[in-house]
Amino acid sequence: MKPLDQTLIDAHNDKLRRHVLNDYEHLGEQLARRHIDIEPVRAQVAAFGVAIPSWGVGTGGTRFARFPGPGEPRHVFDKLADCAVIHQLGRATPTVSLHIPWDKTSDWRELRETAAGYGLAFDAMNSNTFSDQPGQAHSYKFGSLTHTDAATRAQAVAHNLECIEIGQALGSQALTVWVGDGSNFPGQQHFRRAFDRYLESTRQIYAALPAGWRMFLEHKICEPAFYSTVIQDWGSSLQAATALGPQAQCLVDLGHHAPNVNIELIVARLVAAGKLAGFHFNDSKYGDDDLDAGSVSPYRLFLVFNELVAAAHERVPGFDPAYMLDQSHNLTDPIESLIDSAEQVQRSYAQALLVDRAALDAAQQANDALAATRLLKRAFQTDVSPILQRVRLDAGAAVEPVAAYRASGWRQRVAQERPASAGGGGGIV
Ligand SMILES: [Mn+2]
Repeated sequence: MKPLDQTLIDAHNDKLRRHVLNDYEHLGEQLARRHIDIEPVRAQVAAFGVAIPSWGVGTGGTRFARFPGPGEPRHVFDKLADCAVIHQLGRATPTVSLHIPWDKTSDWRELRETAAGYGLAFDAMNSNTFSDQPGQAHSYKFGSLTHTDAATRAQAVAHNLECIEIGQALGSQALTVWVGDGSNFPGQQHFRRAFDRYLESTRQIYAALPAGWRMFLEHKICEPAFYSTVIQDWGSSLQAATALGPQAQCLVDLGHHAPNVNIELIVARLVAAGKLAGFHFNDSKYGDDDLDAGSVSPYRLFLVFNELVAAAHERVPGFDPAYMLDQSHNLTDPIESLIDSAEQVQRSYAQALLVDRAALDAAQQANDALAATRLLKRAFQTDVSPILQRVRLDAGAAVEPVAAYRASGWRQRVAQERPASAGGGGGIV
Protein backbone atom coordinates (compact mmCIF):
# COMPACT_ATOMS: atom_id res chain seq x y z
CA MET A 1 0.00 0.00 0.00
CA LYS A 2 1.35 3.39 -0.99
CA PRO A 3 1.27 6.13 1.64
CA LEU A 4 0.18 8.84 -0.83
CA ASP A 5 -2.84 8.81 -3.12
CA GLN A 6 -1.33 7.68 -6.44
CA THR A 7 -4.01 9.45 -8.46
CA LEU A 8 -2.60 12.80 -7.25
CA ILE A 9 0.84 11.85 -8.54
CA ASP A 10 -0.61 10.63 -11.83
CA ALA A 11 -2.50 13.92 -12.25
CA HIS A 12 0.70 15.86 -11.48
CA ASN A 13 2.53 13.81 -14.13
CA ASP A 14 -0.18 14.17 -16.74
CA LYS A 15 0.31 17.94 -16.72
CA LEU A 16 4.04 17.54 -17.31
CA ARG A 17 4.17 14.44 -19.50
CA ARG A 18 4.43 16.25 -22.85
CA HIS A 19 7.30 18.45 -21.63
CA VAL A 20 9.21 15.49 -20.18
CA LEU A 21 8.94 13.49 -23.40
CA ASN A 22 9.95 16.48 -25.54
CA ASP A 23 12.91 17.35 -23.30
CA TYR A 24 14.03 13.73 -23.27
CA GLU A 25 13.88 13.48 -27.04
CA HIS A 26 15.82 16.71 -27.40
CA LEU A 27 18.54 15.57 -24.99
CA GLY A 28 18.65 12.24 -26.83
CA GLU A 29 19.40 14.10 -30.06
CA GLN A 30 22.10 16.19 -28.41
CA LEU A 31 23.76 13.12 -26.91
CA ALA A 32 23.53 11.24 -30.22
CA ARG A 33 25.65 14.01 -31.76
CA ARG A 34 28.22 13.14 -29.07
CA HIS A 35 27.87 9.47 -30.04
CA ILE A 36 26.10 8.63 -26.77
CA ASP A 37 22.95 6.50 -26.82
CA ILE A 38 20.55 7.90 -24.22
CA GLU A 39 18.61 4.65 -23.78
CA PRO A 40 21.26 2.61 -21.89
CA VAL A 41 21.89 5.66 -19.70
CA ARG A 42 18.19 5.82 -18.86
CA ALA A 43 18.12 2.07 -18.11
CA GLN A 44 21.12 2.33 -15.76
CA VAL A 45 19.69 5.34 -13.95
CA ALA A 46 16.35 3.52 -13.59
CA ALA A 47 18.13 0.55 -11.99
CA PHE A 48 20.07 2.74 -9.55
CA GLY A 49 19.02 2.96 -5.91
CA VAL A 50 20.31 4.63 -2.78
CA ALA A 51 19.28 3.63 0.76
CA ILE A 52 17.58 6.02 3.20
CA PRO A 53 18.91 6.01 6.77
CA SER A 54 16.01 5.66 9.20
CA TRP A 55 17.44 8.48 11.32
CA GLY A 56 17.43 10.82 8.30
CA VAL A 57 13.65 11.28 8.34
CA GLY A 58 13.81 12.99 11.73
CA THR A 59 15.35 16.40 12.36
CA GLY A 60 18.94 15.71 13.29
CA GLY A 61 20.13 18.99 14.66
CA THR A 62 23.68 19.66 15.70
CA ARG A 63 25.75 19.17 18.85
CA PHE A 64 24.29 22.44 20.06
CA ALA A 65 20.57 22.20 19.49
CA ARG A 66 17.76 20.52 17.72
CA PHE A 67 14.77 22.37 16.33
CA PRO A 68 12.09 19.74 15.76
CA GLY A 69 9.61 20.09 12.92
CA PRO A 70 5.94 19.11 12.84
CA GLY A 71 4.94 15.47 12.44
CA GLU A 72 8.28 13.94 13.35
CA PRO A 73 8.28 10.13 13.31
CA ARG A 74 7.63 8.62 16.74
CA HIS A 75 9.06 5.16 16.05
CA VAL A 76 10.41 2.93 13.34
CA PHE A 77 7.00 2.37 11.74
CA ASP A 78 6.52 6.12 11.30
CA LYS A 79 10.05 6.34 9.87
CA LEU A 80 9.20 3.59 7.43
CA ALA A 81 6.06 5.44 6.31
CA ASP A 82 8.14 8.59 5.64
CA CYS A 83 10.68 6.51 3.70
CA ALA A 84 7.80 5.07 1.68
CA VAL A 85 6.69 8.61 0.77
CA ILE A 86 10.21 9.41 -0.41
CA HIS A 87 10.31 6.27 -2.52
CA GLN A 88 6.84 6.70 -3.95
CA LEU A 89 7.70 10.21 -5.16
CA GLY A 90 11.27 9.63 -6.31
CA ARG A 91 11.59 5.89 -6.97
CA ALA A 92 15.30 6.11 -6.26
CA THR A 93 15.32 4.84 -2.66
CA PRO A 94 14.10 1.23 -2.47
CA THR A 95 15.86 0.37 0.80
CA VAL A 96 16.04 1.62 4.39
CA SER A 97 19.02 1.35 6.71
CA LEU A 98 18.16 0.83 10.37
CA HIS A 99 20.02 1.89 13.46
CA ILE A 100 19.95 -0.20 16.61
CA PRO A 101 18.83 0.55 19.30
CA TRP A 102 17.07 3.66 17.93
CA ASP A 103 14.82 1.51 15.73
CA LYS A 104 14.10 -1.31 18.13
CA THR A 105 10.63 -2.81 18.04
CA SER A 106 9.03 -5.89 19.52
CA ASP A 107 8.05 -7.59 16.27
CA TRP A 108 10.64 -7.65 13.48
CA ARG A 109 8.45 -9.79 11.25
CA GLU A 110 5.72 -7.17 11.37
CA LEU A 111 8.28 -4.52 10.45
CA ARG A 112 9.55 -6.56 7.53
CA GLU A 113 6.00 -7.15 6.27
CA THR A 114 5.13 -3.47 6.61
CA ALA A 115 8.22 -2.55 4.61
CA ALA A 116 7.39 -5.12 1.93
CA GLY A 117 3.90 -3.65 1.74
CA TYR A 118 5.47 -0.30 0.86
CA GLY A 119 7.80 -1.95 -1.66
CA LEU A 120 10.79 -1.34 0.63
CA ALA A 121 13.58 -3.66 1.76
CA PHE A 122 16.33 -3.30 4.37
CA ASP A 123 19.86 -2.19 3.65
CA ALA A 124 22.84 -2.38 6.05
CA MET A 125 22.24 -2.55 9.82
CA ASN A 126 23.98 0.10 11.90
CA SER A 127 25.20 -0.62 15.41
CA ASN A 128 25.61 2.01 18.11
CA THR A 129 28.39 1.77 20.64
CA PHE A 130 29.02 5.52 20.72
CA SER A 131 26.36 6.28 23.31
CA ASP A 132 25.16 4.56 26.46
CA GLN A 133 21.69 3.04 26.56
CA PRO A 134 19.48 2.90 29.66
CA GLY A 135 20.33 -0.07 31.88
CA GLN A 136 23.59 -0.80 30.12
CA ALA A 137 26.13 -2.48 32.43
CA HIS A 138 29.29 -0.81 31.11
CA SER A 139 29.74 2.76 29.85
CA TYR A 140 31.24 3.66 26.49
CA LYS A 141 32.60 6.92 27.84
CA PHE A 142 36.16 5.71 27.26
CA GLY A 143 35.47 3.52 24.26
CA SER A 144 33.58 0.44 23.16
CA LEU A 145 35.15 -2.15 20.85
CA THR A 146 38.58 -0.80 21.80
CA HIS A 147 37.94 -0.12 25.49
CA THR A 148 40.74 -1.10 27.87
CA ASP A 149 38.23 -3.13 29.89
CA ALA A 150 37.43 -6.59 28.46
CA ALA A 151 33.86 -6.66 29.80
CA THR A 152 33.04 -3.38 28.04
CA ARG A 153 34.48 -4.71 24.79
CA ALA A 154 32.44 -7.90 25.19
CA GLN A 155 29.28 -5.85 25.68
CA ALA A 156 30.01 -3.88 22.48
CA VAL A 157 30.66 -7.11 20.56
CA ALA A 158 27.41 -8.62 21.86
CA HIS A 159 25.50 -5.54 20.67
CA ASN A 160 26.90 -5.96 17.16
CA LEU A 161 25.95 -9.64 17.17
CA GLU A 162 22.41 -8.64 18.12
CA CYS A 163 22.36 -6.23 15.15
CA ILE A 164 23.31 -9.08 12.83
CA GLU A 165 20.52 -11.22 14.30
CA ILE A 166 17.94 -8.47 13.77
CA GLY A 167 19.29 -7.90 10.28
CA GLN A 168 18.79 -11.56 9.45
CA ALA A 169 15.17 -11.33 10.54
CA LEU A 170 14.74 -8.32 8.23
CA GLY A 171 16.58 -9.65 5.17
CA SER A 172 19.52 -7.28 5.51
CA GLN A 173 22.92 -8.46 4.29
CA ALA A 174 25.39 -6.07 5.84
CA LEU A 175 26.49 -4.60 9.15
CA THR A 176 28.03 -1.13 9.28
CA VAL A 177 30.35 -0.58 12.22
CA TRP A 178 31.40 2.90 13.15
CA VAL A 179 33.09 3.49 16.49
CA GLY A 180 33.73 6.88 18.02
CA ASP A 181 36.55 5.37 20.10
CA GLY A 182 39.64 7.48 20.45
CA SER A 183 41.22 9.98 22.80
CA ASN A 184 41.21 13.67 23.64
CA PHE A 185 44.72 13.96 25.10
CA PRO A 186 48.18 13.11 23.83
CA GLY A 187 49.31 10.13 25.84
CA GLN A 188 45.79 9.10 26.85
CA GLN A 189 45.72 6.07 24.55
CA HIS A 190 48.32 3.60 23.35
CA PHE A 191 47.63 3.83 19.60
CA ARG A 192 48.82 0.34 18.62
CA ARG A 193 47.20 -1.43 21.55
CA ALA A 194 43.86 0.31 20.91
CA PHE A 195 43.99 -0.81 17.27
CA ASP A 196 44.85 -4.36 18.36
CA ARG A 197 41.83 -4.35 20.67
CA TYR A 198 39.70 -3.13 17.75
CA LEU A 199 40.86 -6.11 15.69
CA GLU A 200 40.29 -8.52 18.54
CA SER A 201 36.70 -7.29 18.96
CA THR A 202 35.83 -6.99 15.28
CA ARG A 203 37.20 -10.49 14.62
CA GLN A 204 34.49 -11.82 16.95
CA ILE A 205 31.84 -9.87 15.03
CA TYR A 206 33.29 -10.96 11.70
CA ALA A 207 33.17 -14.60 12.81
CA ALA A 208 29.41 -14.26 13.35
CA LEU A 209 28.68 -12.89 9.86
CA PRO A 210 26.24 -15.12 8.01
CA ALA A 211 27.18 -16.31 4.52
CA GLY A 212 26.60 -13.60 1.93
CA TRP A 213 26.88 -10.84 4.52
CA ARG A 214 29.41 -8.04 4.45
CA MET A 215 30.83 -5.96 7.27
CA PHE A 216 31.30 -2.28 6.43
CA LEU A 217 34.01 -0.51 8.42
CA GLU A 218 33.32 3.23 8.51
CA HIS A 219 36.22 5.54 9.24
CA LYS A 220 36.01 9.12 10.51
CA ILE A 221 38.81 11.59 11.10
CA CYS A 222 37.58 12.89 14.48
CA GLU A 223 34.55 13.54 16.67
CA PRO A 224 33.61 12.64 19.35
CA ALA A 225 37.31 12.00 20.02
CA PHE A 226 39.26 15.14 19.14
CA TYR A 227 42.89 14.17 19.53
CA SER A 228 42.97 10.68 18.02
CA THR A 229 40.45 8.24 16.63
CA VAL A 230 41.06 4.50 16.32
CA ILE A 231 39.67 4.13 12.78
CA GLN A 232 40.40 7.66 11.63
CA ASP A 233 41.05 7.23 7.92
CA TRP A 234 40.91 4.86 4.96
CA GLY A 235 44.40 3.57 5.77
CA SER A 236 43.37 2.25 9.18
CA SER A 237 40.09 1.02 7.71
CA LEU A 238 41.87 -0.85 4.92
CA GLN A 239 44.37 -2.29 7.38
CA ALA A 240 41.52 -3.60 9.54
CA ALA A 241 39.40 -4.86 6.64
CA THR A 242 42.40 -6.69 5.23
CA ALA A 243 43.17 -8.28 8.59
CA LEU A 244 39.55 -9.41 9.03
CA GLY A 245 39.00 -11.05 5.66
CA PRO A 246 37.09 -10.84 2.38
CA GLN A 247 33.69 -10.08 3.93
CA ALA A 248 35.05 -6.91 5.54
CA GLN A 249 35.25 -3.75 3.41
CA CYS A 250 35.74 -0.02 3.85
CA LEU A 251 32.82 2.39 3.83
CA VAL A 252 33.37 5.96 2.68
CA ASP A 253 31.28 8.65 4.35
CA LEU A 254 31.94 11.79 2.33
CA GLY A 255 31.99 14.00 5.43
CA HIS A 256 34.49 11.94 7.38
CA HIS A 257 37.68 13.38 5.93
CA ALA A 258 39.79 16.47 6.46
CA PRO A 259 38.83 19.42 4.25
CA ASN A 260 40.40 19.26 0.77
CA VAL A 261 41.15 15.54 0.96
CA ASN A 262 40.83 13.98 -2.48
CA ILE A 263 38.00 11.55 -1.77
CA GLU A 264 37.70 10.28 -5.34
CA LEU A 265 41.31 9.17 -5.15
CA ILE A 266 40.58 7.26 -1.93
CA VAL A 267 37.67 5.63 -3.74
CA ALA A 268 39.96 4.58 -6.58
CA ARG A 269 42.46 3.07 -4.11
CA LEU A 270 39.75 1.09 -2.32
CA VAL A 271 38.35 -0.13 -5.65
CA ALA A 272 41.83 -1.28 -6.65
CA ALA A 273 42.19 -3.14 -3.35
CA GLY A 274 38.80 -4.82 -3.80
CA LYS A 275 37.75 -3.24 -0.52
CA LEU A 276 35.21 -0.56 -1.38
CA ALA A 277 32.11 -1.35 0.69
CA GLY A 278 30.10 1.65 -0.40
CA PHE A 279 29.11 5.14 0.63
CA HIS A 280 27.37 7.37 3.03
CA PHE A 281 26.50 10.33 0.83
CA ASN A 282 26.24 13.84 2.23
CA ASP A 283 28.14 17.05 1.70
CA SER A 284 30.66 18.90 3.77
CA LYS A 285 32.34 22.28 3.89
CA TYR A 286 34.39 21.92 7.09
CA GLY A 287 34.02 18.49 8.68
CA ASP A 288 31.28 15.98 9.33
CA ASP A 289 28.72 18.64 8.48
CA ASP A 290 26.13 16.13 7.20
CA LEU A 291 24.82 18.66 4.69
CA ASP A 292 22.58 17.48 1.86
CA ALA A 293 24.36 15.47 -0.85
CA GLY A 294 25.68 17.70 -3.60
CA SER A 295 24.50 20.89 -1.89
CA VAL A 296 27.99 22.39 -1.56
CA SER A 297 30.26 20.49 -3.95
CA PRO A 298 28.28 18.77 -6.69
CA TYR A 299 31.43 18.45 -8.81
CA ARG A 300 33.11 16.39 -6.09
CA LEU A 301 30.13 14.05 -6.00
CA PHE A 302 30.38 13.75 -9.78
CA LEU A 303 34.11 12.96 -9.55
CA VAL A 304 33.37 10.16 -7.06
CA PHE A 305 30.82 8.73 -9.48
CA ASN A 306 33.28 9.11 -12.31
CA GLU A 307 35.54 6.64 -10.47
CA LEU A 308 32.61 4.28 -9.86
CA VAL A 309 31.42 4.33 -13.45
CA ALA A 310 35.00 3.81 -14.63
CA ALA A 311 35.34 0.78 -12.33
CA ALA A 312 32.08 -0.71 -13.61
CA HIS A 313 33.07 0.08 -17.21
CA GLU A 314 36.40 -1.66 -16.72
CA ARG A 315 34.67 -4.59 -15.00
CA VAL A 316 36.80 -4.52 -11.88
CA PRO A 317 36.22 -7.93 -10.19
CA GLY A 318 34.08 -7.87 -7.06
CA PHE A 319 33.05 -4.23 -7.56
CA ASP A 320 29.66 -3.92 -5.85
CA PRO A 321 29.35 -0.77 -3.72
CA ALA A 322 26.37 -0.09 -1.45
CA TYR A 323 24.87 3.40 -1.60
CA MET A 324 23.27 5.21 1.29
CA LEU A 325 22.49 8.79 2.28
CA ASP A 326 23.70 9.91 5.70
CA GLN A 327 22.65 13.46 6.46
CA SER A 328 21.42 15.56 9.33
CA HIS A 329 18.61 17.97 8.51
CA ASN A 330 18.49 21.09 10.61
CA LEU A 331 16.64 23.61 8.46
CA THR A 332 14.56 21.67 5.97
CA ASP A 333 11.76 19.15 6.00
CA PRO A 334 13.80 15.92 6.12
CA ILE A 335 11.58 14.26 3.52
CA GLU A 336 12.25 17.08 1.05
CA SER A 337 15.98 16.96 1.72
CA LEU A 338 16.13 13.21 1.24
CA ILE A 339 14.12 13.35 -2.00
CA ASP A 340 16.42 16.07 -3.29
CA SER A 341 19.63 14.33 -2.16
CA ALA A 342 18.60 11.04 -3.75
CA GLU A 343 18.01 12.93 -6.99
CA GLN A 344 21.39 14.64 -6.62
CA VAL A 345 23.14 11.28 -6.26
CA GLN A 346 21.20 9.91 -9.24
CA ARG A 347 22.15 13.02 -11.22
CA SER A 348 25.86 12.58 -10.49
CA TYR A 349 25.61 8.97 -11.60
CA ALA A 350 23.85 9.94 -14.85
CA GLN A 351 26.45 12.64 -15.55
CA ALA A 352 29.30 10.19 -14.95
CA LEU A 353 27.68 7.78 -17.42
CA LEU A 354 28.08 10.48 -20.09
CA VAL A 355 31.87 10.62 -19.82
CA ASP A 356 33.45 9.52 -23.09
CA ARG A 357 35.67 6.76 -21.64
CA ALA A 358 37.55 5.99 -24.86
CA ALA A 359 38.36 9.66 -25.43
CA LEU A 360 39.41 10.03 -21.78
CA ASP A 361 41.70 7.01 -22.04
CA ALA A 362 43.27 8.49 -25.18
CA ALA A 363 43.74 11.93 -23.59
CA GLN A 364 45.34 10.38 -20.50
CA GLN A 365 47.61 8.24 -22.61
CA ALA A 366 48.69 11.27 -24.64
CA ASN A 367 49.16 13.41 -21.52
CA ASP A 368 46.62 15.88 -22.88
CA ALA A 369 45.58 17.29 -19.52
CA LEU A 370 43.28 19.95 -20.91
CA ALA A 371 41.39 17.57 -23.18
CA ALA A 372 41.00 15.08 -20.32
CA THR A 373 39.61 17.58 -17.86
CA ARG A 374 37.29 19.08 -20.51
CA LEU A 375 35.81 15.62 -21.11
CA LEU A 376 34.85 15.42 -17.45
CA LYS A 377 33.50 18.97 -17.43
CA ARG A 378 31.45 18.32 -20.52
CA ALA A 379 29.71 15.38 -18.87
CA PHE A 380 29.23 17.27 -15.60
CA GLN A 381 27.81 20.32 -17.34
CA THR A 382 25.18 18.32 -19.21
CA ASP A 383 21.74 18.85 -17.76
CA VAL A 384 20.52 15.29 -17.28
CA SER A 385 17.20 16.37 -15.72
CA PRO A 386 15.19 15.02 -18.70
CA ILE A 387 16.64 11.54 -18.04
CA LEU A 388 15.80 11.68 -14.33
CA GLN A 389 12.31 13.00 -15.03
CA ARG A 390 11.66 10.39 -17.69
CA VAL A 391 12.79 7.61 -15.32
CA ARG A 392 10.38 8.89 -12.67
CA LEU A 393 7.55 9.27 -15.15
CA ASP A 394 8.01 5.70 -16.41
CA ALA A 395 8.10 4.35 -12.84
CA GLY A 396 4.95 6.17 -11.72
CA ALA A 397 6.92 8.48 -9.42
CA ALA A 398 6.50 12.26 -9.56
CA VAL A 399 8.19 14.24 -12.33
CA GLU A 400 8.75 17.06 -9.80
CA PRO A 401 8.86 15.12 -6.52
CA VAL A 402 9.34 18.00 -4.08
CA ALA A 403 6.47 19.96 -5.65
CA ALA A 404 4.27 16.85 -5.57
CA TYR A 405 5.23 16.25 -1.94
CA ARG A 406 4.29 19.81 -0.95
CA ALA A 407 0.98 19.45 -2.76
CA SER A 408 0.27 16.09 -1.09
CA GLY A 409 -0.24 17.55 2.39
CA TRP A 410 1.64 14.60 3.95
CA ARG A 411 3.45 16.69 6.53
CA GLN A 412 0.26 18.43 7.62
CA ARG A 413 -1.51 15.09 7.89
CA VAL A 414 1.13 13.37 10.02
CA ALA A 415 1.46 16.49 12.18
CA GLN A 416 -2.12 15.76 13.31
CA GLU A 417 -1.33 12.15 14.19
CA ARG A 418 2.15 12.52 15.63
CA PRO A 419 2.56 14.70 18.69
CA ALA A 420 5.18 17.47 18.51
CA SER A 421 8.52 16.27 19.80
CA ALA A 422 10.55 18.23 22.30
CA GLY A 423 13.42 20.42 21.14
CA GLY A 424 16.41 21.25 23.27
CA GLY A 425 19.42 18.99 23.48
CA GLY A 426 21.87 18.10 20.76
CA GLY A 427 20.85 15.77 18.00
CA ILE A 428 22.85 13.13 16.22
CA VAL A 429 26.30 13.89 14.89
MN1 LIG B 1 28.09 7.80 8.12
